[in-house]
Amino acid sequence: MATSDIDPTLDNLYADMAAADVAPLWTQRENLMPVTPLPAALPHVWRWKVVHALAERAGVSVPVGRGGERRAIALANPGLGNVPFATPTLWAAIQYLGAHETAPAHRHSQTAFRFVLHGGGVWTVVNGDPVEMRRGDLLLTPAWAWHEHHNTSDDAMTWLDGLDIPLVSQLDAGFFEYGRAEISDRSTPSVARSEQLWQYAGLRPIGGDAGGACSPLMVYRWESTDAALRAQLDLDNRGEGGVVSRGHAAVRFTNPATGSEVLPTIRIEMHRIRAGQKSVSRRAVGSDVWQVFDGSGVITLDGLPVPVGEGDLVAVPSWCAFQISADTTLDLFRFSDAPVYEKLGLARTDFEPEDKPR
Ligand code: GTQ
Ligand code: FE2
Repeated sequence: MATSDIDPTLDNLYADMAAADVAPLWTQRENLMPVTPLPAALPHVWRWKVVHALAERAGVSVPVGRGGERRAIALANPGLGNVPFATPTLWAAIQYLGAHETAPAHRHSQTAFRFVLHGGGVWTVVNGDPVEMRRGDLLLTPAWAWHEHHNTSDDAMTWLDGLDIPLVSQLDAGFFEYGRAEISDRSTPSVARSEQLWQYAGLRPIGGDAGGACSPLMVYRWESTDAALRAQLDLDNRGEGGVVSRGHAAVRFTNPATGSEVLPTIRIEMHRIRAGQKSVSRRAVGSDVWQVFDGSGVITLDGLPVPVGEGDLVAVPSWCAFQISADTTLDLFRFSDAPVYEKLGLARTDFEPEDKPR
């Protein structure tokens, strides 16, 4: 600080403060209380081809089992130093389970979901309910639910995991418990029990347990997500609205018992943008991770355009201006920490930020 140049006694004062384990606000005010957020995380793109190839190599040389628990390869944001976090709050990983492999049961206070880009043949057993994982499906693993995965097929499967590991770590709220090492349930039903009760929109099962902070429905199938997006764009075609903006349809996965987020700390959505159309540019407090599910386009991050294709993953830090334009019909999976910011009264969104001074 400039004042220390003219008053050398301040150096002594600051040294004595440090020795007493205290610190002044005034020398660090701009970092501690910035005018707008100063995220350490960077806008970043991971190519599916690259990450998937590394997952395949791990599949050959690293066994999955007790201790390590999962063959999951996490996106490590280059702005965050040496932690394997996609953003300061969100974990995103590619999990690889080889033909006929199993991943043992455990539970933890971190909340999880899985999103399936392609492949199949794996069942995840959540609190004793086996749930088939198929292309385009979103699967939930609520905090403290027992879960194990088993691959019944002759092919390996990879999928995207999302968890609130970084948030729970920062909050010192992590708990973990091992389950039995042997798979408890090798059955392969095509419909999970939670689905039989809760899959019918607008019809609440009167005997069904609505659970707690997480949705009681453990899987959201691609057929209904796809149909919902298609129906929105059909309305949009006829100029009847019902979409986010012209040519941009989107749905948020919700808890069928409450209408709120599927997970208390993670918002999850699917977006579809028609070929040749753009989303409205925006920036928001909090961070997101996007994965291209189908198609190709260009994502613009703080003014920098990046072409993306199937499977590519993008981290969007807090207050980073974000826009998508579609070359082909573009389907994008998105998850964010927005519920945390909303509950804490910290949510803020700014539309078309490039038109305004920063
Ligand atoms: O599948 O249970 O990517 O516990 C990280 C932690 C996946 C899982 C991850 C986990 C899991
Ligand atoms: Fe887990």
